[in-house]
Amino acid sequence: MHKVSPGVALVVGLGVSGRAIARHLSRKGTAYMVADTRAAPPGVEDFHAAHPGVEVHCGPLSALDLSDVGAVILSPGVDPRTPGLESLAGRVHKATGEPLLVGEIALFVRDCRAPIAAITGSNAKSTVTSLLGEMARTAGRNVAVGGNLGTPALDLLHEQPDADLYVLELSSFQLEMTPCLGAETVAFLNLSDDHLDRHGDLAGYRAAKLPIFRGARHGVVNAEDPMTWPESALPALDRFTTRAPEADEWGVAEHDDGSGETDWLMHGAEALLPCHRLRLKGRHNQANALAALAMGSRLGLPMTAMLEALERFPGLPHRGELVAEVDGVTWINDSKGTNVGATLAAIDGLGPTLSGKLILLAGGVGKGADFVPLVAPLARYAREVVLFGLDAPRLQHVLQGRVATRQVTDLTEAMRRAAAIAEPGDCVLLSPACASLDQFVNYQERGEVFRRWVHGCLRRPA
Ligand code: UMA
Ligand code: ADP
Repeated sequence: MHKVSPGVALVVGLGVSGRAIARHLSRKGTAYMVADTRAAPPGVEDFHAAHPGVEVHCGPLSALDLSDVGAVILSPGVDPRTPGLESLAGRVHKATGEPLLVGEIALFVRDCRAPIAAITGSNAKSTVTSLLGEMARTAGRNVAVGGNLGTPALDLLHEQPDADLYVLELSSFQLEMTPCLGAETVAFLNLSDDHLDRHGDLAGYRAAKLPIFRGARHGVVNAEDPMTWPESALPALDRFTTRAPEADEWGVAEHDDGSGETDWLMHGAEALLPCHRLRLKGRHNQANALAALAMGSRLGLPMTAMLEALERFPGLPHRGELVAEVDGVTWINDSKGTNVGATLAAIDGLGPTLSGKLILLAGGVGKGADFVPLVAPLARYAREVVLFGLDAPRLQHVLQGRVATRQVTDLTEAMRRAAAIAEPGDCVLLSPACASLDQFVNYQERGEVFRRWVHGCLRRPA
């Protein structure tokens, strides 16, 4: 067994986050070593070149003696229940009293000198994070945006040390390892099955996200989803809904400003913006806009700047992205629909708007999720569900008898099938309700394959 020298910190994981943690500790002059449970993780040579003299351990963590370790900082993808970490449970640092086992965000909090706005939820984190970032930029704030999305949080501290606001997207993996975030404002957007392979069940998944409220001065929660509500009172709380708002809720209601009655984003009785002026489409995106507005208001961003940013924001790639319309059939890339909740939002958002039917392309790694909620909306709106990837048989089992299905080997074959059966007015939607890692590097690659195929095989030159 290899003993980690007394007081030396151990960084676990040699990925994007682990490297950001290593850079941070190097800058601070903290003694540390790195471990990765893979026998030969890619990029070890690069790491040695960037951090000469830093020891790297590859293989099981149980080969390390952590009795005198200074701290253990986990990358988000590393489960704190990984064998070898048992001895750290409940142990605290003698001088600071902080837990010995933490994640990267705990280090961020220690060194962050500006207010934090943090966003979590099963879906829409990236959309709301980017939107709030745009609102702050439009308002002239020096804002840094990152976390689970884009630049790792610790790199933001060094790339934008003068930021007057940090907007962070945080995952359940990051939050469960954060003892006290202490944010100015936080949002818990929604909760549906995801990452159950790590968190066990929905209750465990929620428990991993709840630390977002620790030390928060203001919270934004989903009035329609009690699972997003905090367990104990916060100094201030705002609620958003896609129904007509009660009292001072943020919501959607019919309003007539003299040009006819239409749906508006509202704050209580105050009409803010007609929904048709949003470039983001669908009820779920109205919810996202309202959450960002509630957070931005708390941060003191002027309403005019926030609404200007909302009207401009085009949405992010791979999230309900219109790729093409060919012979009356629309092709939509929602490759980021990696869980049932996201795919449900896409089906419910698109289904009622179609003159034809939906052809859903779904499948991949289901992460232990329950696919049953998909059955009723698909029975209503789908012409066929074309299934590919690891959990295609499990999806087919759930849908059979209620929805027409076809199993194929991969996404390209699924697209060929969709093109063969689509009729004018239909929409071919890639929203797999599953992670991509069985057949793709990531969801982006899956979305690119979709986009390339539509442009290469379907779209005729203008
Ligand atoms: N590793 C181990 N042991 C393990 C698991 C992983 O040693 O048991 C090693 C791997 O061999 C690899 C490294 O850890 O070398 C990978 O670490 P990681 O899985 O934490 O991934 P990173 O590359 O560090 O990226 C992480 C987030 N990934 C995950 O949470 C799985 C990134 O979110 C995030 O952008 C990045 O840190 C910066 O903060 C991605 C993600 O998929 C986008 N997030 C999930 C999601 O959005 O649903 C939560
Ligand atoms: P995250 O970062 O939480 O994964 P994204 O903004 O990347 O969130 O969106 C992920 C998926 O969730 C996309 O498929 C998107 O269409 C869908 N989505 C967006 N807003 C919502 C919402 N309010 N509820 C459910 N799904 C949503």
